[in-house]
Amino acid sequence: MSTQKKELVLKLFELGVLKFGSFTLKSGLLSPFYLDFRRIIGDPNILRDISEQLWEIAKDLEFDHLCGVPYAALSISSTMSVLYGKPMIVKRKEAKKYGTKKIVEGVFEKGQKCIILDDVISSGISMIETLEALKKEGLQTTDVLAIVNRMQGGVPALESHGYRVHCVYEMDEILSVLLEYNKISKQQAEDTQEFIRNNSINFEQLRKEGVSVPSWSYRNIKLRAEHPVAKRLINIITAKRSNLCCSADVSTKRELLQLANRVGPHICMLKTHIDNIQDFDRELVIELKKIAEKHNFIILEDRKFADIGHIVKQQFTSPPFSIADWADAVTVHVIAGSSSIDALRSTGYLNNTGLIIVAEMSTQDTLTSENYTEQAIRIAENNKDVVLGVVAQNYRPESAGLMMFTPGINIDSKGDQHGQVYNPPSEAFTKRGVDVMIVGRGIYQAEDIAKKAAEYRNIGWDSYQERLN
Ligand code: 5BU
Repeated sequence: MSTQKKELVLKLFELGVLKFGSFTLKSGLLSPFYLDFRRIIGDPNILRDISEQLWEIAKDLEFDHLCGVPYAALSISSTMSVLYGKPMIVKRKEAKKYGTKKIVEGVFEKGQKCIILDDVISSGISMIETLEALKKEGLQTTDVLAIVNRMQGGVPALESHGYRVHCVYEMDEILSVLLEYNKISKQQAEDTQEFIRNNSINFEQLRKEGVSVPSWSYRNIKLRAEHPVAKRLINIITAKRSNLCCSADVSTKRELLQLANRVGPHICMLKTHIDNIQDFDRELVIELKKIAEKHNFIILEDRKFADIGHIVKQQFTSPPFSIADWADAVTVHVIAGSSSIDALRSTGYLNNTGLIIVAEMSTQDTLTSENYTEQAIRIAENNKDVVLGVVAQNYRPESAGLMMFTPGINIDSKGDQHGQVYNPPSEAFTKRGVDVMIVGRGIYQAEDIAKKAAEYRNIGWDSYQERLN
């Protein structure tokens, strides 16, 4: 990189354009860095330097107009226009509601060419919208220029739409300069890189296009998880190198405690259907908690609350099961809407118990349509203070502070005679972005339960590693 470019990085850092720390993005994600190019109007020299760098690229292109994307890039396109004598056009953020109702301001004719300038390219989605709007006005655009490529999927997305993209800096290059001049720590650079890797934006879009999921990491989930149980669970997963939840679907106290002891060393979570235990009593809960502590796993009661708020509150807190007293996490349907989440929150117990929303079921004739699942995931994303994640098969929440729990996992069977559908664990982690797999019969019906649990655990952990790589 030229000395001039390096110096510009340092100046941008000093001006507070390149920020490192903890920032809440528009999407609600917590990011370890933030690029605020609106600040460049605070230093005319920097504005000129940036314009010069962009002109280095633009001077070889053929175009009639410069088009800056509001707001940050407007000052840049104005500066370039004055410095290099090219007229400018502007695409409004919204069409005017009165008068001309124009969406593109300036003096131009249909068929003319323009290049488009933006400060940062991240997902590329807003840029694609801008390009579509220019096309509707009869303008031709083939080249997109930006100062920084955040390396989060936008450049390939734009290229796949047929545009050429030119960036002054890749985010990686900026990090290396700042590291070289000791402006940021190695940890900050790594956190930024990890964030970028794990947030190649618009997963749902990518998934629809058949692209496999980006590599969400446990570390990243923990960074952005809000509920204490989520953080605890990630700590357990990484300490034990296990993303296995055993579904303990047995019917007596004795069987449950025995199973918990056997699988305990290999799991991060034990899932119960406590109302299936014929001889349930309070003592069972006390013993189960002891085993959970000894082997370091959390307890998920798979109660699947599904009623109106008034009722789910009672189901959560009332004897004989008094679930709120002991479960680290509980599952809940949102068929009644987010009011059931509000009702559970109002019990005051959700500081110790996290909710897992059932977004999609594993059965072959499930009624959880794509639309239902998306809405359920939205509810999870809007309630991150009390929600750990979702139970789903194919859809991962975009917000990496939430986890994806997936049942219907078995290495020896494809399903049962009651509609259950099984998938192999490896695919669940690598292709579908699963964070925790839930295995019931695959483990507790095995001849050697502990050995089988260990086998699942190894496959789960290796597959997670594969996803990261
Ligand atoms: P299995 O024995 O691995 O099939 O048990 C699966 C468990 O996961 C069982 O307790 C179900 O209640 C639970 N489950 C499921 O199988 N599918 C779903 O969609 C949901 C939960 Br939600």
